[in-house]
Amino acid sequence: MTYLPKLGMGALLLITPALTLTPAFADGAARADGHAPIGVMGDHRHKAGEWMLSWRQMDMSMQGNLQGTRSIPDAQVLQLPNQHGSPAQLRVVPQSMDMKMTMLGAMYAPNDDLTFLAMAMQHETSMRLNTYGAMSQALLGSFTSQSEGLGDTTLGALLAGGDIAQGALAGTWHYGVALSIPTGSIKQTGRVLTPMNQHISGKRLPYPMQLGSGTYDIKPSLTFNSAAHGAWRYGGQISGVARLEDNSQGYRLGDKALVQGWVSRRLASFVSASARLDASYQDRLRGTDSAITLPVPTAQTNFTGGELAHLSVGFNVVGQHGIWAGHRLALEWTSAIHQKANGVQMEHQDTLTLGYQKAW
Ligand SMILES: [Cu+2]
Repeated sequence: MTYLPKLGMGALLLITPALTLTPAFADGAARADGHAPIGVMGDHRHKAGEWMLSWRQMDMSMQGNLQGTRSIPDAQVLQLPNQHGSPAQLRVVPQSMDMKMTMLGAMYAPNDDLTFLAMAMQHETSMRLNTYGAMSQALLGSFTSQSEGLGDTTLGALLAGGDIAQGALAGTWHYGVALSIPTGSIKQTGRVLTPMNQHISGKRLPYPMQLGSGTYDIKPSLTFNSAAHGAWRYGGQISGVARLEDNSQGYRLGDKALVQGWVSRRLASFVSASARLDASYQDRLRGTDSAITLPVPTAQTNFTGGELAHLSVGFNVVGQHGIWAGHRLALEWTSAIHQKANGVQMEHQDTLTLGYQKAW
């Protein structure tokens, strides 16, 4: 382990002068604000020959139901028609949902203009639901469904775009293109309480409980990172997800577009604080999985997609000396500030993201 401090210091000395000229190559700088907030993917490139490994843990919570932008109680959900026909109206209502995602990422730059990236995901999702009687509105009971396993895998590349040398817009931009490979299961099953008051095992779980899209998806992006303006930096990214096909179960999730911007302030060389605003739009799901038939909003194919916006605050910390040099830790707390659901969907609450990154 004795070589680590020397290596870290050496890398710093070598890379720091280059960085003042090329702010896109964030890592060697060991400036906390050299990376975007941890919730942003594909935000930075690397210098030729550099590797980076990263680990992210996201914990997202949802509570209650929205119709459009309005919170609605269970009694109102029970008035809605069930697309699966029997019973005629919805009888199962989600109460809360917790989604945990662990992401492992790797980056490698064969040259200064190109950085490859790969990311694997693990999901752990649980949802608490109430079931009401088929003929009455009487609460029969509650149950929890869970799914856990590998999610989809992303492989991609970030390509140098250009530099703006001076002024308020000084900085660099890059393109990203990635392919999402459907390694996540779309056949997760669980035990459910039906409106006939029966517990049934092995029932295919609704769409939000599945672990992947089931489709190959293209994920393009365009990212800008400003140069340092004193202690301040800012950046922005436009990104999207386009599904290339229907999956093996006969549907595709909606395409998605996301725009976000962030500002960060360096508090010391090793720590920066950030604020980030993001807004996204997702299309409705198309097609149907004929095995997903519970009379629950999350099994209605029209109750998918819509608008979502978040405000996030975060911190980046990067070790400066000795064995800590170059180790990054980041935390971001994200809160939903706007949600307009198609039909009735669960209401997004907070997400906490913790990340660790190390480049060499
Ligand atoms: Cu990296």
